Amino acid sequence: MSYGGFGGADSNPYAERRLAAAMKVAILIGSKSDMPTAEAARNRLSEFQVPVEIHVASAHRTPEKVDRLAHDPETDVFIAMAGLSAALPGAVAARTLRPVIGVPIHKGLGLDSLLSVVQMPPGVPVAAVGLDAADNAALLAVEMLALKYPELVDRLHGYRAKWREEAPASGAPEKK
Ligand code: AIR
Repeated sequence: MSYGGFGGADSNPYAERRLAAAMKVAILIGSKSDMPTAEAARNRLSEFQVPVEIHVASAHRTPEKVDRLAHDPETDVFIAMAGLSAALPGAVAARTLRPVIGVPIHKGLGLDSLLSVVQMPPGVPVAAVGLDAADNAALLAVEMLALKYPELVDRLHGYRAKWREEAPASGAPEKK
């Protein structure tokens, strides 16, 4: 089974290599203290051979850096993670038309960052996942990338099949 209408790259290994080199996810975190969640997302993305960069950039502490990173034309999908008053995903979304996945980090009440990420004003969407939900953020990023890079579709099918075998008992499948 595959997405209808796609093709080409799967049958050409050189094209696949070129596309893999071109795709990029940027993970922005509000603080170094958010790094374990960023690394969990990077590990999952690496299983799909998706290149990832992690940057510490805070909407409140280093807004110029957020501004610069949000304008990077080579980033396909942003994952932005922050705790407390988590403005980072919205700050990125305000500066780019690329999709932004927001991960509220559970540092304070939990509800503080969750609502900061989910309750975006109309017109500036952020795809919010659950508290500390690094895995879902990574998988959602791969699903978005698969619309542009069809070689990811087979990897998603493989992941889902493995997950169906293992997940009912133990959550997400172990890294290969
Ligand atoms: N944060 C940093 N700048 C703005 C916000 N909301 C968040 C970080 C981190 C939390 O504040 O994302 O989750 C605490 O940061 P620190 O550096 O004190 O550990």
